[in-house]
Amino acid sequence: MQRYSTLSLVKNAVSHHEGWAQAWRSPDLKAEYDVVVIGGGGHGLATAYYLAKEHGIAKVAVLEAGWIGGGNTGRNTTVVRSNYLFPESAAFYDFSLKLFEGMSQELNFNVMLRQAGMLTLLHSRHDVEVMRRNINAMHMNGVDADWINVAEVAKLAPGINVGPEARYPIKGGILQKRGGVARHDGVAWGYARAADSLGVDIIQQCAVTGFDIKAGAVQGVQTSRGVIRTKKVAIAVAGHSSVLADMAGFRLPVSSMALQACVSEPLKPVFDAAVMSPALGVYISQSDKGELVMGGGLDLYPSYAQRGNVGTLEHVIAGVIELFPNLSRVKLMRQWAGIVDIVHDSSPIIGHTPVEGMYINCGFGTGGFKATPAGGWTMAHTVAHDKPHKLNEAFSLKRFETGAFIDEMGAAGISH
Ligand code: FAD
Ligand code: PYC
Repeated sequence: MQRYSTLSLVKNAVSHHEGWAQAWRSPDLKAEYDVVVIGGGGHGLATAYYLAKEHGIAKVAVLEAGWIGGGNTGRNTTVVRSNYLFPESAAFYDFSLKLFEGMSQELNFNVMLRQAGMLTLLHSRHDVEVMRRNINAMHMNGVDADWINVAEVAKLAPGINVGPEARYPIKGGILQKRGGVARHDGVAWGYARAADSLGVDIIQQCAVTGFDIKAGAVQGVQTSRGVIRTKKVAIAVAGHSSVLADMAGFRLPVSSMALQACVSEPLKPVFDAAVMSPALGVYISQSDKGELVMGGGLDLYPSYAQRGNVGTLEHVIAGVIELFPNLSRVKLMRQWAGIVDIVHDSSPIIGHTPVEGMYINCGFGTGGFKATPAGGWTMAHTVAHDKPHKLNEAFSLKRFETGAFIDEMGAAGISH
């Protein structure tokens, strides 16, 4: 791995970056791979990395229709946490947070994890009662989460209106201290560079257009750059999961919807913690650059347009100003959306599909950034062993036949 001295950093800064080595190669597509991973977002790249690192399967291609991290991975608002309700989710998301805690070291890439806390606001006596019970459940599942009072909320979220005149007065909060934010692109780039160094081929500008399936088993993948032979395919395309499933001849219980977010002009550091109000349907954090990063609920209709509508944006801004009236004159700088994969019980699908040799990772909806390492880790295990790991066995497609749902709607943070 190439390292740079201070002198070479300065030289490159004034020489338009000439002489920098590429962080990963741009190899030609081979005719055959042991595993083809579809989707160069965090989950696809992490799957490829763990296939090579943990299972010694390095003849792997990651096929990305656009550029790596250009989907939801590079569009999300970077919140990481593990404060889920059910034991299956708590185990999965806490494992993910632990992998985040070691990620910069593991990948030798600074993913800028900032564990300054994830604060969820409670606005009624009922919220408080339900959430204090949820905290007990989290403790039983080994997840850190604490009840904090209004004065502590005000300290953690400077400028917040804790007055009784608020439309939704604040009654306290739940704080997960190990929660926080991480740099989204860094996660994609870190996994990409590490997977590449283990021999994985990352092929950008390569869209999957169809599959070769014989007697119910996958034999190959058709792409905009030619056909590849393979007996194993791992799909990790988030909002485009149903499109890929349709190409393979099966249906998924997934709807694709736009989730939008926006950032303000940069301000001096104000917030350390990420703050979320499920009642108002909004959340806010501050990036290391100083921008306020804000978002809310889904645009509630199916769409593949990565824009989002103005009504939802207005709702988000109104909610943020209701919580923080002193931000009303801050300028909004950018707005965007990503297409997320919504499942009825707000829990992911990681496992087998009806096609032999084809596996899928999807259904993370509004909350899969935090799951990137565990999603990749469990997917790689499932592909390598043709059977799920204990951490993802409850998250199979079978639950839509058996009814064994894991309803994390309330823990998803923002409603979906
Ligand atoms: P993506 O990053 O979407 O990657 C899928 C890739 O597949 C894309 O790059 C796409 O180009 C590619 N692809 C699609 N079709 C094809 C094809 N036919 N051939 C080849 N490639 C294809 N989660 C959190 O945990 N915390 C948050 O704070 C958070 N905030 C969010 C805010 C917003 C505005 C959005 C949109 C999402 C947010 N999420 C959050 C959710 C999170 O971003 C996603 O769940 C997660 O990033 C999904 O990662 P992925 O790798 O599965 O998908
Ligand atoms: O899942 O924590 C989350 C989240 C925060 C903002 C969007 N999703």
